[in-house]
Amino acid sequence: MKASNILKSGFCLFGAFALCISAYAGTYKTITLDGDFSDWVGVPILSSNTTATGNPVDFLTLYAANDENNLYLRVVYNDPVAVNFGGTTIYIALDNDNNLATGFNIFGNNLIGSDIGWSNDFPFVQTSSNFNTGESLDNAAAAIALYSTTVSEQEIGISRSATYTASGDTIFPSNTIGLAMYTSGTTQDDFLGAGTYTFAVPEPEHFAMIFVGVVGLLAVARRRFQA
Ligand SMILES: [Ca+2]
Ligand SMILES: [Ca+2]
Ligand SMILES: [Ca+2]
Repeated sequence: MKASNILKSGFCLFGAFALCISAYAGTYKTITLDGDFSDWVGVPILSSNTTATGNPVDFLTLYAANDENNLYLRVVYNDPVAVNFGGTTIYIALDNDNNLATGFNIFGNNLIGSDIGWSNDFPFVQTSSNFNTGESLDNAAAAIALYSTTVSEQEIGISRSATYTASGDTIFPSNTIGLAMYTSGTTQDDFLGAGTYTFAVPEPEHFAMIFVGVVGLLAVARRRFQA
């Protein structure tokens, strides 16, 4: 192969890698669920709710990130709230096929078709006609920190290996998902989202390393062909 053709191939390869990176809009990061939010630095806001409802649970912002093992959420409240107990329940809505037509239309607001829900840490299956089908799930409980106490924000982990018990199928059949959080208040509901999230690839910086490697090989090949 001519050196110029090798170079062309190299740039095509780079184009493919660049495309690969831009197609994955999420943030690849491993988050420690410990109530310390310093590990969220650099993760962009997925969705906001700037309306202060005065509910005990009053959402402000939602962030999302992922690694190979988990989907991570960070939820920030307008005011500190005693949450996950005594009736202050937070719900997570996962639109696992990014399709409003499947799953439960939360509050009928046409913003999310939630296929899996969480009531605090407890997971349940949803369909368009059924808020909770009662079907069981495996490895799907949400890990939340700090849990069942007064907080200004919480970090949540959901295992990407969670499955429907009956079929054994993953609860994450699609790479792009819809996410929302909501609560049913005594005077008013609060809804945060929906945001669309695409899982980030593992350690995308490796693509840059591969590109550097490819460029190095091309330089060596070019020198040999010119010699
Ligand atoms: Ca943390
Ligand atoms: Ca709010
Ligand atoms: Ca859906």
